[in-house]
Amino acid sequence: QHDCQVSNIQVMQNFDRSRYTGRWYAVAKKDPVGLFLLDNVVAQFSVDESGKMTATAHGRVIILNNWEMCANMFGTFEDTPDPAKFKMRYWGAASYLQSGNDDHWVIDTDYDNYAIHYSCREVDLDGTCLDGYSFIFSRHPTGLRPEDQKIVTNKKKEMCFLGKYRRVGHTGFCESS
Ligand code: DAO
Repeated sequence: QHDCQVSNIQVMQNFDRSRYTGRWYAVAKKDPVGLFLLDNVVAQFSVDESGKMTATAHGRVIILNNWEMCANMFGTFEDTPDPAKFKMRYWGAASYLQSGNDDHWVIDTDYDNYAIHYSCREVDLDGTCLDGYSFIFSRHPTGLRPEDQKIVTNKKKEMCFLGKYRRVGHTGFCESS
C-alpha cells in the first residue's frame, strides 16, 4: 500500500469543492526544496460563479534572506479528470513573491475539521516524489482535534512524508491590515 509511488497515492473520493470553501489554518507543513511559506499560513478557498475553485492565502515569508513579511498569495485551480486533483497556478500580490504552477491534491478531508493537501513538484525516475510539499489544514486555529490526528498520521505514511512535517505556528503576524 505504501510503495511511495506518486501515481498510487490515494486522494479524497467524491471531493466536494463547495464544502471545502472557507478558511483553513495550516497546522503542519512538509516543505519543498526552497521553502517559501514559513508560518501563520491561512488559506481561504472559494468557488466562483462558473464553478471554478480559487484561493487566497497568506503567510509569513523571508525574502532576500533577511526581509520578513506577510505574503498575500492568489491561486486558481484547473480541474483534471479526478475531482480531488487540481493544477494550481499561484502568484503573489507583489512581483517579488514566488509564483508557479503546482499539482494540488486533496488527500483527505472531513470538510469541518481537517484537510490533508499534497503536491509533488518533481517525480523521480523510480516514480517516488523527489521534491514535494504538503499542508495539514484545520478549521480550528488551535490545531487538530485528537480524533483527527490518527487519520492524519496514517495519511502522512501513505504520502511517504511521515516525520518530514514541522508544526506551523499562528502568532497573529499576518492578522494586521
Ligand atoms: O511554501 O514552500 C512553499 C510552497 C507553497 C507554494 C504555494 C503558495 C501559494 C498558495 C496559494 C493558494 C492556496 C492554497
